[in-house]
Amino acid sequence: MGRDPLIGLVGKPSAGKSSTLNSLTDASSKRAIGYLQIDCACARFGVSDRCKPNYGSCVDGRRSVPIELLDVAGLVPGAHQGKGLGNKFLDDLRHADALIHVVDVSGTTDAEGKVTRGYDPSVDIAWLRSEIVQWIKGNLMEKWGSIRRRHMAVKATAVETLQGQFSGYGSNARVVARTLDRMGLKEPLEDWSEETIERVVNAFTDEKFPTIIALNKIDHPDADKNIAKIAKMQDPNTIVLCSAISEIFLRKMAKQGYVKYTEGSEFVDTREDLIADGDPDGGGLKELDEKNKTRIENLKDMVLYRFGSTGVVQVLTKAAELLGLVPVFPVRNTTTFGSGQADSKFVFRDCVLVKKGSTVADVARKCMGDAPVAYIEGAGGIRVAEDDLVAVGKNDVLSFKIGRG
Ligand SMILES: Nc1nc2c(ncn2[C@@H]2O[C@H](COP(=O)(O)OP(=O)(O)OP(=O)(O)O)[C@@H](O)[C@H]2O)c(=O)[nH]1
Ligand SMILES: [Mg+2]
Repeated sequence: MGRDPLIGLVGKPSAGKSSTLNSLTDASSKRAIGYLQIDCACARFGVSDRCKPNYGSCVDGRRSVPIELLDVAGLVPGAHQGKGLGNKFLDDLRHADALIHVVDVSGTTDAEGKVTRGYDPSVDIAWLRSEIVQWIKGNLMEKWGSIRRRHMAVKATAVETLQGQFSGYGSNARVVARTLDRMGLKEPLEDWSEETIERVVNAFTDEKFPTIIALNKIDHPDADKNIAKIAKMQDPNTIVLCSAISEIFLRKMAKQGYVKYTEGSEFVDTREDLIADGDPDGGGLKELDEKNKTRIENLKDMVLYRFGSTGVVQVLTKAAELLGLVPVFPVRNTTTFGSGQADSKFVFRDCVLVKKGSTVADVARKCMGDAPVAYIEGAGGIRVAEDDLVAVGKNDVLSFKIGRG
């Protein structure tokens, strides 16, 4: 993975993709920067008081690292046949490394995103996935005859032939190799049936587009029964409950000085709360009007106290987890963790996110481009090998020493 990871938000129209993006990024464009919360290396080395990220922030070892999010055009059933915004959607999709499928769990929008009541949102999960699989499979089947003939003529490996077809989805040979390894297929590619091809495409989709399901609109009274149903059908590790509009509202009220709110937490304090806690100045907060006071009370009861938070921050955490993102901290000096600049009292100024399975050399290329790296040091000045893997707590503090080897 040379470029930075990109997480795509997908779902039918009106599911809440743009709202989720806005709640995470304070932006309203299609591409925006969200902040992934991770454990910073500064805590491990006891230097949190001097941790000052160049991008994002770090508070007591909880670091917010920028990550790019993409609001993909809404998808409807039949999209792979070019229905609705289908092809636009599918074109956007190829840039994503992981997907957040935003599902309207309130059941107040149908498969096309039109207003209704009592719709069963559990079916959205299956058809959206099927749209992606059918799109990839359709593209493959269209040309399968010539793909197969070429494969045999040039005596290619299955990985080479498939990668030739899947590169357009942002795949690489490693992804294709992992897909085929997992399946343990015995038959050579030239003998694959349509059914086998569909299985390959399914496995490839899992590998290329790991997806978490964001059950959005949990603030709605109809959400509960739908959540219960979906929870029974779906791997619990891939589900997050959230309310995008609640997060947007809380962040807005905090920005305007009406409440104290820690993003992603269950704590909201109003002026009255703080006065009751013994601060006569109420934290300098403004007085809420009746309407907003009621709205905040409802939001606490329906969302924060029941689910622990609005869930949107966890949506991102879960997606990063599924993607297996590893935060790596490039430093100039592996004993002080400084960046070697004039303001060198600060530590761990940089952090890059790489996919699990990345090597030290992958990180070097990402950080240093084509600059000649003589050798690479880990924490404490210990030399590390280029083909060592990086993981949380292992080879995740690195210093690239420029020069000839
Ligand atoms: N109750 C409730 N409504 C929400 C929530 N999130 C979004 N909505 C509402 O759902 C509607 C659609 O939200 P959008 O974010 O525009 O949906 P979208 O998925 O981007 O839709 P398209 O761009 O048309 O594909 C809006 O009226 C939102 O206010 C939520 O958490 N709770
Ligand atoms: Mg939208």
